[in-house]
Amino acid sequence: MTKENEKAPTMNHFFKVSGSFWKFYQEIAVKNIIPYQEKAIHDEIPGIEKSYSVKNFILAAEKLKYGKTDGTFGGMVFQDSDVAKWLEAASYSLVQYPDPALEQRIDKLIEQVAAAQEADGYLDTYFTLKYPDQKFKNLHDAHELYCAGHFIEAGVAYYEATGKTSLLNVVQKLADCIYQHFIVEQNPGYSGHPEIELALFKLSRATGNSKYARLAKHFIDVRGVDSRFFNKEMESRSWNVWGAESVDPKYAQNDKPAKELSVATGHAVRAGYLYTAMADAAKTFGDEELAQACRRLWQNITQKRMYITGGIGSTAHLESFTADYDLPNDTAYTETCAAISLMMFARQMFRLEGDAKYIDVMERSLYNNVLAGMQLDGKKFFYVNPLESLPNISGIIPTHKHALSARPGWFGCACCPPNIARTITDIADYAWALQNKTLASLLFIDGILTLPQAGIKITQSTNYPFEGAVCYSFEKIAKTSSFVKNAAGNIEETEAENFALRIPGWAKNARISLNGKTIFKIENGEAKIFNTELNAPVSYAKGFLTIPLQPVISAGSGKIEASFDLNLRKVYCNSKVASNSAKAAVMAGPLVYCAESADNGDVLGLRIWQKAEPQFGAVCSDLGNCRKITVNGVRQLPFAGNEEALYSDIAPSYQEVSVELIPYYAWCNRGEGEMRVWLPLV
Ligand code: FUB
Ligand code: ZN
Repeated sequence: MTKENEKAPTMNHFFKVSGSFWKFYQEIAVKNIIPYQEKAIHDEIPGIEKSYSVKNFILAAEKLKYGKTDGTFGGMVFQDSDVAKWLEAASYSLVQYPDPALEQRIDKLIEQVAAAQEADGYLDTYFTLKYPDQKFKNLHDAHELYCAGHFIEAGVAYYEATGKTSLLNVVQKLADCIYQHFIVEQNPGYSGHPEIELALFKLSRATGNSKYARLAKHFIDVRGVDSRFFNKEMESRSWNVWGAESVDPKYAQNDKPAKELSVATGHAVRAGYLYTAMADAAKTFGDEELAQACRRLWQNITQKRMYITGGIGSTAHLESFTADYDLPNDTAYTETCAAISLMMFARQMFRLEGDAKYIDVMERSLYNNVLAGMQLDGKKFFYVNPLESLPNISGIIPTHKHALSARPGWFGCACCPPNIARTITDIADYAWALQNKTLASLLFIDGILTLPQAGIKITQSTNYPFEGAVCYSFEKIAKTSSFVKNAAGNIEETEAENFALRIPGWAKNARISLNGKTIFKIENGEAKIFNTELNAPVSYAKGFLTIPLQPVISAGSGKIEASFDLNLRKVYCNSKVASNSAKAAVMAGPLVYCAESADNGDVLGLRIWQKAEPQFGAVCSDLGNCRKITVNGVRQLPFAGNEEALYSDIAPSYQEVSVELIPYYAWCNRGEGEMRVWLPLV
């Protein structure tokens, strides 16, 4: 069992981000996003929609203590999750940037949350304040288990960050209350919005109590056994959160038992969180049927339903997946949270299968859809991340209302900004993994990894994603017996015998050297290992180059240098995707590029030459030092003699232009304008 002040460190504890790209983002998260969100949840920012989220806890606590209430509850039914997600992000930030004053404020907020917890462990201010006799009766819409999941994640994160069990105790009590209701009392049901399942796996690992993993597995196993479950639930009660329309079981992924799923359907965030938990369950319980379902779902998403930016969810209608190859650019939903859910699914699939192909997708979502969700100053956010923006249409006409052309400061439904914050502040847990005695470098991030239990320190230096060189300097350090506990995925490792370097799938040319000697090359996609004179073999499988650590550090220090050609390239799309027909997108390394008005004026008139080779251009100091790309093309000129004509039977003229592109994640940081990822070819 966990003890007060016995820390359960994660990779976030061992890896300090330094310099360049991610330091910039972590500082934005710590200096801007987290303080901004803290004010937002406390309703201290004039001029933005009120959150009410902390207020709800204060009111619920007063009601529990004094029986006092006027039934007021502010915000969405899942407003509590904003507090939970802020607590989680703030906890991770304490690991990278210790801040006693912030920690004190977190402690105060935890007290406020704890005061709103009912005697049996129940915690959800919507029901405590408004419908105390309706608990667990609207699992489809009322989000109790979703909010509980976010609190559980926060409780684990704060415990891992500080060793304090205050919030962990609250969420254990909450999980016990849920266990009592669904397992001991055998009430049927599961969450309409998955999230609790993945959180319970974390809780189980953090506390060492397997009952929480069993509860998570139970929720996965009973889901979809009766596909009319939520409709029956609705018919049996007289109230609803959002109207009384019958629900399509595909929306909440309960049309079939989880182990039979093969097509990603319904609400994209719900889907991503469910599949993450399914992959965790497959690993934790060795459930091969669930693993097979996860592989099928992964294949369906990444081969037929995912945007080039790593976004998922093609329509605003129910924030959902639609059909294979339906990937419209200007009306895409591609919610930031959905891309984060895909990152989580990818990370869990990697833990299950050890294949770098999952990390390629995780990286795609991260560097494109997820980062686009935030203004570079960390003060404004996109919820929806379209791949094409059309002023006067985007964000305005009914079909495009959701696809705003500029990031607002906050949202009434503020699920995405805190989700970005928690991802950025916990980036080390996405960047590194230690399993099967192998330390794997998954993402390339400037920083220092100190693993005392393995007796090594690694300094990773890189200007990735703008350059493809990554240097790892290894040093032998004194071994201690502490352990790594990665609540998000794997526990238990105490030793690292191998170092596994991810070779990104996009790298068609790469060279890896050990202490100056080439040990591995990829040339035009062909991999070759060189005789290294090491006393243990180097191997290349599943996208990882695995190098035994002993010879690397035997002399006290060693250096592995990777040089990945960023493979500046045009990418084409299957012609079944109507909106991308006869178009290409440009990528360099993991980054998807786009054209926007700030560099090009009119973007919709631009086409690029089929044969043009994109070239790296200037460094943009006003966009976080990203590198521009230029590609030759033409611009369609207005119709001669009648510029306003809608149609003309006289072919337009074209002007040769050099089209300027910036990374998609940086779009809309220099005012509103047209933006396009997929450019017509000429
Ligand atoms: O329902 C909770 C969250 O709000 C979802 O995950 C988002 O899609 C938004 O609808
Ligand atoms: Zn969201």
